Amino acid sequence: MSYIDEIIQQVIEKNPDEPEFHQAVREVLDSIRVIVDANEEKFRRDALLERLVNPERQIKFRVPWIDDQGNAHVNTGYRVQFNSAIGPYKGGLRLHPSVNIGIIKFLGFEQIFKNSLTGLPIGGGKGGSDFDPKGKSDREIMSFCQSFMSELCKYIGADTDVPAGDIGTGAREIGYMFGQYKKLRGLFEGVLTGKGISYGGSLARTEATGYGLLYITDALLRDHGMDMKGKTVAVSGAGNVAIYAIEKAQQLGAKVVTCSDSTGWIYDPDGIDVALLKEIKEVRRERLTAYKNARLTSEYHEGRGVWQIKCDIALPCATQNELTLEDAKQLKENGCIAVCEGANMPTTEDATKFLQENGILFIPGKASNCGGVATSALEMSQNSERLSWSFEEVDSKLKGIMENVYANISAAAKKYGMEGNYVAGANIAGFEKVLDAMNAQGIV
Ligand code: NDP
Ligand code: 2IT
Repeated sequence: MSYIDEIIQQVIEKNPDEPEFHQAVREVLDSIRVIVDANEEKFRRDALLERLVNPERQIKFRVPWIDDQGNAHVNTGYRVQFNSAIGPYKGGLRLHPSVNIGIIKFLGFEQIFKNSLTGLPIGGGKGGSDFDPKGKSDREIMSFCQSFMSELCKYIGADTDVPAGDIGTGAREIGYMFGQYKKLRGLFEGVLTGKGISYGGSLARTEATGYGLLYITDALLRDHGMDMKGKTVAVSGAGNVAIYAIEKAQQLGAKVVTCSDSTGWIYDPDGIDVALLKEIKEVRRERLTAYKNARLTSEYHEGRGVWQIKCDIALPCATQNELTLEDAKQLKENGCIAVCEGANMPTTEDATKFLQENGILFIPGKASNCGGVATSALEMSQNSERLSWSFEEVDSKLKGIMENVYANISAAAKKYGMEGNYVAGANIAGFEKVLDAMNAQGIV
């Protein structure tokens, strides 16, 4: 059996009940066969792949907090410090009831290669909790965030591990966590990114993941003789990534006709009203039924269904495995040209294969959503030099980074005879830099 297949099997055996982690590892290792098979002896002798798929450190802790009625609750907190070969661990914190160690490991593993692709000095990590922020008061959110950080603060720091937002963790949560870190550690430092502008945050970080997704989608289309102008776009999700993807798509002249949350989805044939969506989701924290009630020409449907709508471009921006084989077939039938992932691993393995085999341009999340973490790294730079850059400066750096990522994944795919396969290109280009750094640093 090849070294790669041995490791895939080992990951499945040693990490049972972690299907998302298996999926993420399988996808990366499959892509790097061309590199590993050519030099298998050396890779085996150095246990390079064992070191790649086993996190450097996993932290799991109890998070007790008190609700508004005075009742105590206990959630589980996680931080997986996966790989520090190219920089301090960097990656978000997910707060969602579905969180478990397998989900955090899949996200942390993806983060290694994503962060490498940005070209910036950041290693891979991820964390979170099975806490459900939905329906909680501000005081309950603060109680949870303070308790979570009371433990996490022992393991992170501006030069060691720098968490940020992800599903369920936005500016409010980052603020409460930053306050608690500062109180306990006595340090005002860039230990978190996605901070508020008044206390060290970067302009354009809020917009960065969604804007970055559109910058790379635009680069992809231009490379194939097209652009965003006049395109019809389907977006899933209605959170941070989705909102700013919709905003930038519209700025580039496209019409976005859908968005969704975990209970239902909107079809708005006139184009999503992004100011209304922001007001409902960012300010009032309401469900999408409020959008339908405020905009009578739109339709609201319970459940999932955005991929049924005819579109040129599909941007999944909600969560993992939300775009299935059936959805991919529907997109193909409707004449979709490109799928670019805003979320982490939103397309199932069989759907990805189908899209690629049927000539639909496809960019995987680790390349297409890396604008968020790239801008987090720019926030770290600003914190280090104790300066703040203008929105335009950050945004233009972000655009340059995304165009570079596209050029690099495209060139890597071509170099190994897989032109147009951006999954292989992203995994190979991300891996090469990490490999080089791991080799240089010895067996650690
Ligand atoms: P948010 O919490 O802001 O929004 C998440 C959105 O997805 C919400 O509309 C939410 O609906 C929906 N959603 C979440 N879980 C599910 C689920 N299980 N089923 C259906 N819908 C769901 O998160 P973000 O926008 O920050 O994150 C979205 C995706 O992008 C995630 O995969 C994240 O890992 C990824 N990402 C985020 C980055 C960032 O900078 N924030 C950077 C790179 C990737 P509801 O509100 O009803 O739960
Ligand atoms: O998945 C991701 O890249 C993020 N949630 C952002 C991580 C970060 O450190 O900004």
